[in-house]
Amino acid sequence: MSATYEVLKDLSSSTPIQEQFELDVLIGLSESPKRIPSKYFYDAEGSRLFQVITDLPEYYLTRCEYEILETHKKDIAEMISGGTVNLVELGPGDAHKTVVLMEYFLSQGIDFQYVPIDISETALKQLTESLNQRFPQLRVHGFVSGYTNGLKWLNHLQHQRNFVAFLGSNIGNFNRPAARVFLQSLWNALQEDDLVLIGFDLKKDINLMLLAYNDLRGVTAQFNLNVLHRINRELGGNFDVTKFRHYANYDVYSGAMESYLVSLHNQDVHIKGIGQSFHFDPWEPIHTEYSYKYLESDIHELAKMTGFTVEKQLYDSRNYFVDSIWRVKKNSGNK
Ligand code: AVI
Repeated sequence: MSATYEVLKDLSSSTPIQEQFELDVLIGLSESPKRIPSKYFYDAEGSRLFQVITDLPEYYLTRCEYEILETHKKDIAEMISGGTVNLVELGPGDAHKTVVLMEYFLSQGIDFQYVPIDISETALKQLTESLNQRFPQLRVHGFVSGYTNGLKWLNHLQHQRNFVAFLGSNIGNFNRPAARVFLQSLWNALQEDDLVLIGFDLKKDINLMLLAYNDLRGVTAQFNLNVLHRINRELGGNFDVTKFRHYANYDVYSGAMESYLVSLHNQDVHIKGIGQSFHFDPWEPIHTEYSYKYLESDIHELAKMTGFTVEKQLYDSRNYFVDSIWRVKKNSGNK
């Protein structure tokens, strides 16, 4: 079969991306405490910095999940074999880990097409091109979109069984109620017996988690601060980025690593695209990210509340991380 690869752009969104960005920054910086949603980390530079983070010795998450997929690729292949499958991936980045599965599925003659959905057009184009070079026989249909519209778009795919990968603890960037709403929308977009594979970072030694978000080379700090550079570049802001610092802490009660940018001075920042200035007191924080950590019991409860059954729990050798495989149940009365 000859390979096809394409990247489609989401044109359905009612608010253009730029306008939405302006609106979210206006709302977030007008609140107290101030906040900027973490989805704005991922412009081309933010996506590049995140790839660097995934290789850092302190950021254990990516290596754990890589080990899980390497160890259990055969079990996963057995669950999806028989018939054609859409291997859908939400937020693939460079798909370094999913490549383990794709390579194995191809070697086993499993009939599938790869459907990566990512908010960064640059990252998605690079990914589809590099996959085309590496696996010329693979069919790739990329879609540039946020998760919500990406899920709506799933309905337009050829009607085939779906295996949806949501790796890397991306679910952790939603707070608990938002994670529920998101998984319910995923359930709605899927059919009976479709499978999802979700990566959860488990609660563990607090010092390990603190280190993962406060690496010694300061790449996570650069990643966090990049959102201010992005506002300068795209919205005409005049943030002096040297006047803010990265701060990440673990909240035992909510179970989240929380990231902030803290103003080091009394300062005003003007954002031309919004036509407004924002005042920062010394030591005033901007909340930028939640990275929620899970207990085993949280995962089972979340699956049950959102209409899925937990089929398999796949762990790394240190039990730091779990890839949980869930099946869609439409008639179980769970939802
Ligand atoms: C993408 N996401 C799952 C990462 C996380 O761990 O929350 C983003 C990240 N933030 C700081 N380091 C990595």
